[in-house]
Amino acid sequence: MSQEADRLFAQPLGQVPDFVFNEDVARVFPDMIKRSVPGYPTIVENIGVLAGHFARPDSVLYDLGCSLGAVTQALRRHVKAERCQVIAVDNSAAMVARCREYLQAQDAMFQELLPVDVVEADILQLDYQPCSLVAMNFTLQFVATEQRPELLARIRRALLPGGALILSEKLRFEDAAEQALLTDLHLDFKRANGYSELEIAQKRSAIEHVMKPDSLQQHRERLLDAGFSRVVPWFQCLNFASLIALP
Ligand code: GEK
Repeated sequence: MSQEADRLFAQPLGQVPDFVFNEDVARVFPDMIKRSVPGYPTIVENIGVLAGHFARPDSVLYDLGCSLGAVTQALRRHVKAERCQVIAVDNSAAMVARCREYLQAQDAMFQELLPVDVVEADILQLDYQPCSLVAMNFTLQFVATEQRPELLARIRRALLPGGALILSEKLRFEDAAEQALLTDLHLDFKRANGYSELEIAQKRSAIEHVMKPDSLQQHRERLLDAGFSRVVPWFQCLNFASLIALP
């Protein structure tokens, strides 16, 4: 599958439109997310490993906001529990179409992978089945803030005993100096990955109305309010973190 370089914000755009997960983004997405999210390949692969611990036989594993299905592929590499099924969900038609192609390519290369259903849907509208693993890898931050508590409560109600929610997010920091330092270091990460000052500035204005990060404390409190019993951070690189939330 093509690995096109992300040049979406390389030319001056005048008025920068709000970021949308359209065909242009889907085409360059693997390159974009690797060069923008510190630790992304490590997080994705290890969600598969963590899922291997939490997955229960005869249950559903959800990949919510699956984009091109990187997490789904990791789940299929690592989960050995019997008769599990992955349901990968995204509301971007462009992402879903390409995700199906990537998963067909994985099916062509490996045998006996977990079955997958790729669904084009809004994760807020989904009828959640009993599940042992829910992965939301950098998706909740795109859901309207006021809709996050109810979504988490619904996921919590669907989770089976012994299962887990794995939630990865960009973090905001309550302390202004910490926020400034980690923002600067994240910009250095993007520069080191070849993004120009123009690309960084235009991407930032495209995404600022669309993606709303919370602090670790907000995540923790909201997850506990939603009925989770324990929140365990397992990964952080700069201002990007991943948490395990236990039912
Ligand atoms: C990965 N998890 O590669 N319903 C369904 N999908 C949604 C919704 C919604 N309400 N809101 C946003 N999305 C992936 C990366 S990207 C993160 C996830 C990023 C989808 C959206 O269409 C996009 O594909 C994804 O969530 C977020 O591990 O680009 O920073």
